[in-house]
Amino acid sequence: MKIYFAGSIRAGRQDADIYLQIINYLQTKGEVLTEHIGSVSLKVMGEDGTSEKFIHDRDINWLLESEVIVAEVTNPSLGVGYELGRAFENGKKILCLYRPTKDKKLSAMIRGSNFTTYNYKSLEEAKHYIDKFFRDII
Ligand code: 6IA
Repeated sequence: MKIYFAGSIRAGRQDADIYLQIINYLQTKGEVLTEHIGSVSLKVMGEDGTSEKFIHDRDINWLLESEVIVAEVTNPSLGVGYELGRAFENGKKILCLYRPTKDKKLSAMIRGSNFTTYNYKSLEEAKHYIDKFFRDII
């Protein structure tokens, strides 16, 4: 099963290590086409030497090829929001994972959508919800 993982790049790389751990776990469920999102060497300015159009078109092709989209949505990202909208319009199965904090709230456009969204506090909890999501869609 092809899985597209989405996480913040230009909106900030502070959760890159969490993305990496989620991607590592998703790789036990299928082929993750976007494993570079978890790379700690991928900086806020993104991939060197690659044009913006190339990145957009490549990522959208991967998204359309994928059966499942998993997005870590704690750090709000325009790119991730755009990818989720495209995924939804194309009938993809979508899982959003969010770590709640006291002074921030997840966008109503995500929380109020038909995406499956789970709050989590630890990697173990995220893994539990990933297991549940994959059980439910099979
Ligand atoms: O708005 P953001 O940059 O936070 O958007 C992040 C999301 O868009 C991720 O889920 C990626 O799938 C996708 N994305 C955005 N930028 C890139 C990128 N390099 N490389 C791969 N995927 C990306 C950034 C641009 C570079 C030319 C400097």
